[in-house]
Formats: sequence, C-alpha cells, structure tokens
Amino acid sequence: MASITNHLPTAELQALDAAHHMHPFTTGDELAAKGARVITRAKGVFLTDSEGNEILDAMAGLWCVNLGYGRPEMGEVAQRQMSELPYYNTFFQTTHVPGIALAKSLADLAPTHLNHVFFAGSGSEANDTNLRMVRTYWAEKGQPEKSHVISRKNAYHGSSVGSGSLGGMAYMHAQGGMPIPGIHHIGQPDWWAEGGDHTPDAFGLARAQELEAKILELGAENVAAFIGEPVQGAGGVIIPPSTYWPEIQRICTKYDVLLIADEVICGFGRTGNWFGSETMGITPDIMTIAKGLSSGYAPIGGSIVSDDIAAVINACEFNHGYTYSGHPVCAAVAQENLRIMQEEDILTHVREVAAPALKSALDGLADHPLVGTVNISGMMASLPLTPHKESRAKFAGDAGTVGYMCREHCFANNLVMRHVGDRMIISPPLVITPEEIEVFANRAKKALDATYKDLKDKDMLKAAS
Ligand code: PXG
Repeated sequence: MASITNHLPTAELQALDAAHHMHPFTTGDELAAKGARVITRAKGVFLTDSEGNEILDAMAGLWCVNLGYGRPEMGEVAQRQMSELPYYNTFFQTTHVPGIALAKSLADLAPTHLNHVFFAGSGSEANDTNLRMVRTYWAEKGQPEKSHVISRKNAYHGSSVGSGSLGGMAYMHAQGGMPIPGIHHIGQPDWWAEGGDHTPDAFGLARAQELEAKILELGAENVAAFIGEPVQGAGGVIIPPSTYWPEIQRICTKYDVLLIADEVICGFGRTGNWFGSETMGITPDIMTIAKGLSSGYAPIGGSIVSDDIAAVINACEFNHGYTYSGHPVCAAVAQENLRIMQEEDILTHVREVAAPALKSALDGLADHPLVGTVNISGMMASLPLTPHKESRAKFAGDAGTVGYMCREHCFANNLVMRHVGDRMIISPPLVITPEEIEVFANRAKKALDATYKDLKDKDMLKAAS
C-alpha cells in the first residue's frame, strides 16, 4: 500500500488526487488542471491546508461541523466504541446500546409526537427511507394508490436516485434518469429571485397554494406526502416568507398528506432551535436528519417518525435498511455530539451570542454595492449579489459567474464562503465566537471589494434585461 502522508509536497498530492480520486459535483478535468486544495487539519473554525494557510471555514464543512473541528471527546468516544463493539447490525432481531441510546435521545429532543428513529448512513439514504416509508404507510392502511410525493423546484434532498428525484435541482435531473415517476415539483418560496412585484407575504401564500393546486390536480387520494426543507440550504439559504409554512401545514392537514421536514441542514441548532420545524412553527410527521447529528464527525443520518406512522410501519415487515443503519461507532459519536451540545448549551450561544453577532456583521456588509440584501435565520445566511439592489436585478451573462468570482476571492483571502448561483452562502460552525465573526467579516469584505473591482474592470456590472 502506498504511504501517502501530509508531508508530501502539495503538487504531488494534487497529482495523485487528479490521477485516482473522482470528486462529487466537480468537473474532474478542470480540477485536475488547477489542483485541488489539500486540507490537512482543522481546529475550531479554522482549516489548515498543505501550504500552511489558515482558512476560516464559514461553511462548517458542508453545513455539518456544528461543534467545530478537533473536539478530542469525539475521538475518544469513537476509539472506545471501536474497541468495545466496532460493528453490529440491527437487522435480525438484535440491537446495541449506542443505537438504543441515540434513538432515545432523539425522541427526547424531537417534537412530542416524534418518538421513533430509523437510522441511515446519510441524508440521501434517510430520504430514500422516507419515500419508501410513506408509500408503505398508505399501502398498509389500504390506500396503495396514495403514493405520489410533492416537493419543490430547487430543493435539495440528496444525490441518490430516490432522494435526487425528491430534490428539485434541474441540473441533477438532467443526468442519470431522474426524477423517478410519482414525484412532482412545485415552485419554491424564493421571494428575492422570483417574487416579482408581490409582497413577500402574498408571494409566500401563493407559493404555498401551489401545493393545494397540485394535490387537487393529482387527487388527494393519490398524494402520500409533501417534503420540504424548513429553510432551503443548498438552494441558496432561502428563508420563506412567514405566510408560507402555516399555509403548507394547513393544506397537508386538510388533504391528509404527510409532511416531511428535511432537517438535514436546519436540524441540531442551525436556525437557533433544535429543529428548523420549531423555528418555522410546523409539526411534521417525519423529520430527516444527518449532518449536524454528529457534527460531521461520523457519517450518520436517519428519519424521526411520528407515533402514528411508527404504529403502522411496526405492524408490518418493512423490507428496508442499510448495513450501517445505526452503526454503533457513528451512533456513539452522535450521542457525544448531542451531549456536548446540551452540556455547553450551544443553542443559547447561538441565540444570544453567535447569531446576533453574525447578523450584525452581515448587516455591516449590506451597504456594499454588490450586496442585495441579508437573508439570515440563526446561523445560516445568504447574501444575494446584484448589480441593482432596488430592482433585485440579476447580472447580465451566465448566472453564477459573479458568485464564482466572489468565491475565488474568498478562497484567496483564506475564507470558505460558498456560492449558489450569484448568492454567497454562510453557515459557520455554531461555536464560532464574535471575534472569529469579525475575522470572517473582514475577509468577506475584502473578497466583495475585489469582486466589485473585477466586475468594474471587465465591464460586467450590468443587469440582465
Ligand atoms: N437533505 C438536505 C436538506 C441536504 O442539505 C441532504 C439531504 C443529503 O444528505 P447527504 O448526507 O446524503 O449528503 C442534504 C445534503 C451543498 C451541498 O453544496 C449540500 C448537501 C450535500 C452536498 C453539498 O450545499 N446537502
């Protein structure tokens, strides 16, 4: 086996990476020509790369490292669990203590009627579980035709065939035969991009009522569930107008359509509550969880399911599961993550310290000529870039060009801030301090200034007509 360590020169690591490693959501040839940035270690909110740069990670990895990097307790728990019981399955009438303990903790944290957990290895797997579970639920109740699922355009629910079909990313559907039949997508509540002359409240209501129209078109007797992220993450941190979710809830209840809240990003403190459903005031039937469940330290996801659904599913044999459902090491690591979150009262830190500091830092950038507005819910935020704030204009040229330029300037300034189209996305570890938020704001401002200068120099500050 090759001995490949941190001590190899960056160029050598990059060449090996290009030769053998295929990256997700990446044009491999372009990356190979440029060379991937090699991350070698991380502590708190800072990453270190193979060149020794210290990079502030304002994305918490991929929206997941809520506790920050390098917590020794997490490694100690993993090591202990690996020594005691590194693996056993939960398929054939067996169970194990980490799985029991984590399911109980999640039942305690989740809204009162959600008391049952089906584990998966990721958010994608969990949403595949949800698709099969809601269809099985209605079939077991004698309504097998109640099988269609409604989602939103520009939603992200994962990258497997099932979860990618639930998602509403057109560029994903363009590859590999998605969406599978029986899944429908209505408009998203993105007032900034699509609200036109409506007020946000009127637009929120109109977009929610697309659900009612779709249910009536399909026939309520054919619709199993609606799935949505309380706040869309990968779609661009889209915070729905306050009219949106109450109307969705009303419609789901009226037509007996199950409500699945995809909490993969919003869950575990990101919006200032344990779950985004609380922040949005909804009571789902199923919550999808992953990412912040273990702060990304171990791959684990799952579905937290209502008493009603569990009663039906538990009465039949649900022919579904994954080798790593409830993996004991991952479950123990997730349990430790929840323990630290509770003992250190991370939610209070978010509500009283980090989220207000992030909001005031972002408000400080709102005057920047490129920043259209500040969207923020707890510790997830976006800054839509625009050539003209008042009209919320898009840039002339290909969407995403300006966002990409800004992201490159962020990288050059040792800041990870992602772009979705021409929106800059912020989702730092929840433990970030006000001082670190200041570092973030300074680097973000430099990147925005550099982007603005580029656009002026290249005569690209034009609005699309
Ligand atoms: N649901 C939501 C809401 C997500 O954000 C998934 C499900 C799928 O989880 P897994 O663990 O299978 O990846 C996600 C994942 C991005 C990005 O670029 C976002 C995700 C994953 C990868 C990239 O913003 N979200």
